[in-house]
Amino acid sequence: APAAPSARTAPGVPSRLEGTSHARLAAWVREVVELVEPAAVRWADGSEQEWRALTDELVAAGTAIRLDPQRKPDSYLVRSDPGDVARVEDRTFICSRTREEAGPTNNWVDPDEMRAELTGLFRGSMRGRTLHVIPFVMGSLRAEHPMFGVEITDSPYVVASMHVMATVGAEVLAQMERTDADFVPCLHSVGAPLEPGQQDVPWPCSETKRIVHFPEERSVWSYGSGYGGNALLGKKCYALRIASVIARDEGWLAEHMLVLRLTDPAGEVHHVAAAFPSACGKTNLAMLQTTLPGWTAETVGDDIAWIRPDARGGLRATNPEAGLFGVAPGTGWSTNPTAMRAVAAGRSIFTNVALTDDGDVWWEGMTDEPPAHLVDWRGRDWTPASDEPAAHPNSRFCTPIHQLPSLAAAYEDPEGVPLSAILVGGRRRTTVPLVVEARDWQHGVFLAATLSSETTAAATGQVGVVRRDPVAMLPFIGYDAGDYLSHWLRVGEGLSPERRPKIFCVNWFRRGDDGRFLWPGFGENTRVLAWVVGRAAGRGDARETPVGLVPPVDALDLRGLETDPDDVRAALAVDADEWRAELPEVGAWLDALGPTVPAALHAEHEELARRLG
Ligand code: GTP
Ligand code: SPV
Ligand code: MN
Repeated sequence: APAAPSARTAPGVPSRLEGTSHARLAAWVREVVELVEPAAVRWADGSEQEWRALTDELVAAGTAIRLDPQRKPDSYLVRSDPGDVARVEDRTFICSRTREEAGPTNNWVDPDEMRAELTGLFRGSMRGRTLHVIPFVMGSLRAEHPMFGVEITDSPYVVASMHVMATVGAEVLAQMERTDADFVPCLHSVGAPLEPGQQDVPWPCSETKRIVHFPEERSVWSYGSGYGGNALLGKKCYALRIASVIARDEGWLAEHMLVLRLTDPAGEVHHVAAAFPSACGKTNLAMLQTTLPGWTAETVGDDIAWIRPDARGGLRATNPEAGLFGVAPGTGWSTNPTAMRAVAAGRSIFTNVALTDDGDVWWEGMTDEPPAHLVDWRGRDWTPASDEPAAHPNSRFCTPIHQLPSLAAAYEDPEGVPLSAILVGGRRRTTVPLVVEARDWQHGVFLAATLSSETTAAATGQVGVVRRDPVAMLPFIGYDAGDYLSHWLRVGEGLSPERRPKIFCVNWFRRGDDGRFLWPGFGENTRVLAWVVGRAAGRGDARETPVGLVPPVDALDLRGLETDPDDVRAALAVDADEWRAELPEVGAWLDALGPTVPAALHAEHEELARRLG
């Protein structure tokens, strides 16, 4: 049992406060309890019983609907408040000591000022609610230095989701206590205290939202939202924003990347990490169904990779997460059967998808034809004649990663997998070819630094606008972006030339004049990856272009592909005029990042201009 007798209760604290022998944790919990004034305190032990109790409570409270156990065993549909459906980048802050340390890409407020504001918001914020203490670890408990965190939350939906997304509970706490381990304190409240007798709503949240990181102190405070990356604080807040700061200090990389393990027909194994912005294809590529004979693909990670230099001068990647928090729309038996099988195995929480009349879930792209009747993500009747989608575009499934039939055994290895190639990619209708290989690491960092993509529904704000998104980390870099790019250069310099992964830029989303995708994508991306890992192993043809090395169309294995070869040629084309039009934007972007941008990246921009003539 996690509770140790030492710090059982503090004066004035509800009687259900159990405890811990971890002095710093006990002190923090006591301090928070006094601030937020909960009605009760519960320590999450991560057990089956606890999952059952939480899901029963969510159903009884009207927050969750239990799905038909024949169709989706032990699975739940949750409808959020319609104003709380995505990450809120405009209310996400990096409160470093100085504005400069947060850099021009992050919102910044003086940390003392922010702490004062948050203290005001959190005062009494859990009245009438249960405060849950969730000890968790990101990555392996068997790692040399396990990455511990503790989330305090008043949302049982968050506790249940953390059961899926991280390793939580008694075993984690016991090891923290045994080793007196440091942890990242993550404080979360939906910001909706209940007065005595006040009726709760299914999805409590607040108009006022603050997702705040204190990078020096390595802590997170999140207020007002119950949604995904705003509330499951082990994910984006810890494993990317805080971890990127730790990684900078310790010489590694915390990245918004999937990790894929490929075996070629000769039995050679290749690991590829890929950074694509939110809702741009990481989960789908991580669950690739290969379309080339003799190739197999397995999943190591689908959203976050922690990448460390190893003793041999290479890079090794681990996935710090224990679950999938995937975009539902577009996930179907034809596009991503692996994910469909994982969610069909049950034990899943679906947020903002549609409900079928027989107690199952549905979303756009799951099947070709929608059912004749649904209840949409807002709880309203829906038919195919409705003019709004049945599922919210950022609706999600939350499923244990162990349910993936494609999960690689190497997922369990705390040392991680050696990377042969790193991909960066975005969603661009024009300009950016299907695949480009960087000439060297520095050029690769330039491609990554100037990566561009059309915005998606994963964050609030306008959708479809091209923005620069360095290494797909724009919303997740926990410090100055120029320093982050210098760090990338430095990490590369420290690697051995033979083991340094090659960097590539991909674009699955280029379109023809008529608006259709030029490249079929999904499983057919195997053909691009086969070229990529071949190049990383020193094989395969490439032609020089001003933007990098591009495969001639016959360097791609296109056997059995139904796509018109002219479309493939158009997907691969480097149009000098389009790129000349892009040049000033690239320059303006580097300038906007300010004086910390490494000179090497400005030099790459000049070199690109020179090559374009
Ligand atoms: P986050 O979880 O938000 O980080 O997203 P993600 O990067 O994991 O994106 P995901 O794989 O969930 O894909 C998002 C959307 O892109 C879905 O609607 C997919 O169907 C679509 N998509 C993914 N891969 C491809 C592809 O190769 N081609 C095309 N055309 N669409 C794709
Ligand atoms: C993303 O937006 O990149 C996600 C979903 O993976 S969230 O957890 O909400 O950040
Ligand atoms: Mn993501």
